Amino acid sequence: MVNDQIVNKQCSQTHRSGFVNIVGNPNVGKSTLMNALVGERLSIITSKAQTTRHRIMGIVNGEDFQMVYSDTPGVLSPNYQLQRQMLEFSRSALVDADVLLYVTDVNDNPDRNADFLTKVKRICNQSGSPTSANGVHSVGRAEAQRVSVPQSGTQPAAVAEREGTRVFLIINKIDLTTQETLENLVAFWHSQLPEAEIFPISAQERFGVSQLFDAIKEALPVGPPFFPKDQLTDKSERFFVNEIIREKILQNYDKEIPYSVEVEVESFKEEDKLIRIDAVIYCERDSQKGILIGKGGSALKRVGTQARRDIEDFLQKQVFLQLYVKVDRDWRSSTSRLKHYGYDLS
Ligand SMILES: Nc1nc2c(ncn2[C@@H]2O[C@H](COP(=O)(O)OP(=O)(O)OP(=O)(O)O)[C@@H](O)[C@H]2O)c(=O)[nH]1
Ligand SMILES: [Mg+2]
Repeated sequence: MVNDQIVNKQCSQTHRSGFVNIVGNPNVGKSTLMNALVGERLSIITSKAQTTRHRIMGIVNGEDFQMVYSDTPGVLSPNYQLQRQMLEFSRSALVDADVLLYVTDVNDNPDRNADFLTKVKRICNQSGSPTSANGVHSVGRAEAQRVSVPQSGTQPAAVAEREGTRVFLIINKIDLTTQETLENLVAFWHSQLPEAEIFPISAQERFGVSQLFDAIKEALPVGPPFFPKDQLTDKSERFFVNEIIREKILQNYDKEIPYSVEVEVESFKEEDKLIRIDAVIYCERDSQKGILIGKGGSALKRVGTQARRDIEDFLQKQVFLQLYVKVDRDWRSSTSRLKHYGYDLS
C-alpha cells in the first residue's frame, strides 16, 4: 500500500500533459501538421483554403505524457456567419494553450490577419505568465477539466497549474524553398517574435516533425492527464464521416460549391460485416444541387466512391454509403442552422 502510494506520487510528479493548439493563416499546413504529430488522419487536408471549419482535437498518449492537440480553421476576415464561427474556433485556441503552434509557410503573407498575429505576439511576450480567458469561451481546457480522470489509487486528478503559454513558430513547407530564402524567413520571424522558438519543417515530408514533437513534450507542464489514456479525439465517428465526404466535395468541385456545402450523417447502422451510412449533402441553392449531382448523377457517384473508400479505411470495416443532396437555403448565414450543424461555441 505504502509502495503503491510512492509509485503514484512519483508518476504524478513526472507525468506531463497539456494543450497544444495549432493556429495560423489558411492553407499553411496546420491540419497536415496535426495529423503528422498525432500519427492519424484526423483532419481533412486539401489544396483549397478554408478546408478546416471546426476545432478538432487529436490526443497523443504515452506512459508519462498526454498531448492534447487542437487543429483550428485558418484565420480569416469573416464575410458571413459561418466564417465568424470559424474565426471564433481559431480565437478560442489562443486562450487555452500550454503550447501554441503558430504555423506559417514559406509563401505566407504575414500582413494577412495582422490583428491575430498581434495577439500571438502578446502571448509570446507574456510567456511565463498565464493568459486568461477574458470571457472568451474555450472548448479545450474548460471541457477537459470536467472529464479529468482520477488515477488509480490517487485523489481525483487536479488540473495542473499552467505557468504560461509557450509559443513555437513553425515555418512549414520548407521543401518548397531554398536555404537562403529560409534563412531570411527565420530572421524575419525572429524579429517578429523574439521570444518564440522557431521550427522550420515540412509537415508533408515529415522533416523536423519528430524534433518538434520532442520539444513540445518537453514544454508541457507536469500534471495528470485530462482525458482517458485510450481516447484519441473529442469528435464522433459521424463527424469524421461528414468530414471525409466534405473533403471529396472540396476536391471535386470548384468556385463556391465546396464553401456552400455542409454534410450530415442521417443514419449510421453497424451490422456484422458492414456499416450502412446515409448522408445528406446540404447546399444553399437549387442550381448548386444540380451541379453536385452532375449529369445522370455522375458527379455525386464519383464523390460517393471516393468517400466510401476513405471511410472504410478510417472505420476499418466495409461501408455501404448512400448520398443525398438537399437544399438548406442560406444555411451559412443562419445562426440556428449553424448551431444545428455544430458550429456553436457557447
Ligand atoms: N509542399 C508542401 N505542401 C504541404 C506541406 N504541408 C501541407 N502542404 C499542402 O498544403 C495544402 C494545405 O494543407 P492543409 O493541412 O489543409 O492546410 P491548413 O492550414 O490546415 O488549411 P485550412 O484548414 O484551410 O486553414 C495541402 O495541399 C497540403 O498537402 C508541406 O510541408 N510541403
Ligand atoms: Mg486545416
